[in-house]
Amino acid sequence: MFGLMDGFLKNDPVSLQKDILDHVEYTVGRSRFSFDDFEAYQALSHSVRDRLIERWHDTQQYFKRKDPKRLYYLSLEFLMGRSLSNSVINLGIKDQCADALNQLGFEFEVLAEQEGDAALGNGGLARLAACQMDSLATMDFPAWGYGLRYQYGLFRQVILDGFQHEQPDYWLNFGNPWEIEHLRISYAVKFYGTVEEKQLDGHHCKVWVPGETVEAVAYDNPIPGYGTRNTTNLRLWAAKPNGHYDLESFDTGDYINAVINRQRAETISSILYPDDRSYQGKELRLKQQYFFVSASVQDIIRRFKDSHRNFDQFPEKVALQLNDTHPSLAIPEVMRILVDEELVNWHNAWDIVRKIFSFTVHTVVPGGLEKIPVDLLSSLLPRHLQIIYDINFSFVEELKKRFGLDYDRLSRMSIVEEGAVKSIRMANLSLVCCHAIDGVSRIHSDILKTRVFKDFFELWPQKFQYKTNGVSQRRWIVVSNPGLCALISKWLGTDAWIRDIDLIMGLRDHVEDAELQQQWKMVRRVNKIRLAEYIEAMIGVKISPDAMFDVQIKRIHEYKRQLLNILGIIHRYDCIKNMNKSDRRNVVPRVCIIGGKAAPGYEIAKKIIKLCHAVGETINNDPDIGGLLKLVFIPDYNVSVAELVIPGSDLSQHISTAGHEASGTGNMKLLMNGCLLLATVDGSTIEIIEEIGKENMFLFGAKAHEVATLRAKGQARKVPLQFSRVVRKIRDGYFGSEVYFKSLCDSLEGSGDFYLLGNDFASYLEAQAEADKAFVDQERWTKMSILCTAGSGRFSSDRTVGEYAEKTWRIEPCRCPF
Ligand code: 26Q
Repeated sequence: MFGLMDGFLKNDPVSLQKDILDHVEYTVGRSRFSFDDFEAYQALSHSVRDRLIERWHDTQQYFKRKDPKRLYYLSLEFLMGRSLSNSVINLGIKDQCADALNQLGFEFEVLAEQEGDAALGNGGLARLAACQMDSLATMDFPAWGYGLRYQYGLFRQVILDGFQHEQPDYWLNFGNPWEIEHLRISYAVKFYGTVEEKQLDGHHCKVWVPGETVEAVAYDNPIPGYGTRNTTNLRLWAAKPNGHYDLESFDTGDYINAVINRQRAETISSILYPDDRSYQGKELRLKQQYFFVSASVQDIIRRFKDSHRNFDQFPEKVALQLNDTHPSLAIPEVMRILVDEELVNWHNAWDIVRKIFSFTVHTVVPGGLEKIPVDLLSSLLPRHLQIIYDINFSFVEELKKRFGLDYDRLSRMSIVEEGAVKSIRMANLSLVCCHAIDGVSRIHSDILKTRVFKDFFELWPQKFQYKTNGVSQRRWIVVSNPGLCALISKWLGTDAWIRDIDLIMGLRDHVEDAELQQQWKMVRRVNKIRLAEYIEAMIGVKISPDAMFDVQIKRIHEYKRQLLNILGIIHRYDCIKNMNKSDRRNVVPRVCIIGGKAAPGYEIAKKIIKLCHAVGETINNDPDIGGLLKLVFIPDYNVSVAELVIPGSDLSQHISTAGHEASGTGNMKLLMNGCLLLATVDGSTIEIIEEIGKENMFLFGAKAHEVATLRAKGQARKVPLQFSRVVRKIRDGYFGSEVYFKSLCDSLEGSGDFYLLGNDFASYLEAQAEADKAFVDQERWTKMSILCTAGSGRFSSDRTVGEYAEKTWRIEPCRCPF
């Protein structure tokens, strides 16, 4: 008998095989007797999708019946990467799929490679959102994500002659089996126009008469939990022309242009902004933010009204999480809908808003905080500007009561920034309206409290918290490192750590076991060989798996100091060249791997990429160096490349100037995979040190509290001779392009060197020497590697999400019965 809750689709290989063949024929439109790898991938994905949809429906129905408090996670960016492997693993049907495919003459791993990345985000913030979605589903939380369905994801990085070029990522070209289009779920989103005052049902009302209306259409992306039937949702909005045509605009006689103009609506969701630095006051970006926020808020309110008669219970049923300030227009949007459309009085609406919103900050630099020019806002969203002014008025009154007429303080804290360009400070708006403000690591939170948001901390200390970031062990071990996954389960005697990460520390009990050490090394070696093959195929450089694989993979930023890494490599190269034959025998062979994208307008970051190639070219082609040193740049670093690089890394670098990396999450992924860390005492690394001990990592550099003093010293800072020598080599054109690199060199010397590379250089080299020494003793290295994985439990996004659920969102698990 089929029970409703069992779902109708069977998961044995025979049933799966039948479904795959049916999809080959009826979905892909190919003959079931002749189809290629890509078509097989499509058919398999659709078979998996069907199973996701079943669980999705069961979960949503169950949520509806139970009516728990729900969390809505608003983010302009989600870096989901690929879905196939993740889905079959979370559904628990990977082996069955592999079997089904085998009998058809296909290999699962080969098909998985057919999938492109969903790269709807820039970096850390966006991948964090993806990991948290995975944890929310796995931990049975009634939570949905909301975002934008960009037609172009993050640009593809193409390297020509060592220079980065950007190519559009039109990722939907080959279809996307992981989304479900819901043309009937759509909302009108308004822009421009004027605000009129009206009497409505005896109420005095503000009515916004828009100048333009765009339709938001829902695309649902099921998020399966692991070891649970729960499958939650990531709802992404696409912009479409609005379906209501007023005759007037079409009666002007220019039918063609009228249609073309309307079609422009689609540009709102067409492209992801590729700069993860600061806000530039672009109208399209603001439109994107409001478009997605408005559709989401309308959707949330509609769902609430489906089962509630008034808004009394709203704060008990809804929590809204803002991923940085990017979605903070949700605040005035909720106010607007409640006050103008639902006729809730201002006081009650404000009460609701202050209870439902929380936000997480992902930046350290005050300059990185978002501001919107008032002129722009008043033209695009006139009613929201009024609402923000009203909120600010009450806030400033409250401040005056508390602090008196301290005008400096008032102007610092005001939501409105006066000045050459009058602007709205989105961070201040969020600080005023949210009940919780979270940093992403402990040091980050301290910096927020004592520097960036000092005034607000004095006013509302209880609002300030932190939840150290985490990453999903499902994605970063189970999916990307199956060898290590099996080994961990074998030695723990259970795979329960996949849902309960604390168990992973049980590996510590076996660290001295020679058999585990041997197997650990073997698994890592296989991963290194796989990575070496990829590198050879991509860029034609042959590397040996016997060498130490040293990686730095992240967006290119001055504060992340990829330059320090490259300068260190030049120094190493120099040292080797100056050695005699017998000394060279003691050199630990290294392969230095750097990967990452530079924002298209970030000139210095682009020069760093070019320098990396220029140095690599010289070293890799120097026969005198042989296999002792290689430098390779992995092009187009993204989630799926990370899944390949991370399991094959021995040493990874997280070397930001202390006090600049809010958290970092790559360090956690590498740690989980048994990669040792060479790092500054910054961001979440500080908490990693506490978990695994500094004896298991290589630390160096100035501490955060020393940075200001060091900067103030300026040219009086001591810079080691080796540093000047290395910079001179670049200046002198040893790697070519000396004119092009001049500004890079200038930024390191004289009154420059804001990021203190010269200051940290000597201790950086010492840490590198320590790493070499440790690597020579392979037994010691392997033990350290095991201890890294064993100590990584705290950095699971399950822990992060659990803390948010309990302390900030106040939501409970709601587990759909099997
Ligand atoms: C803002 C306005 C307009 C256009 C783009 C943006 C924008 C987009 C993305 C600004 C910033 C970002 C991304 C920031 C980011 O990824 N920050 C990183 O967040 C990680 C997760 O918390 C941290 O681990 C990193 O330390 C932090 O750098």
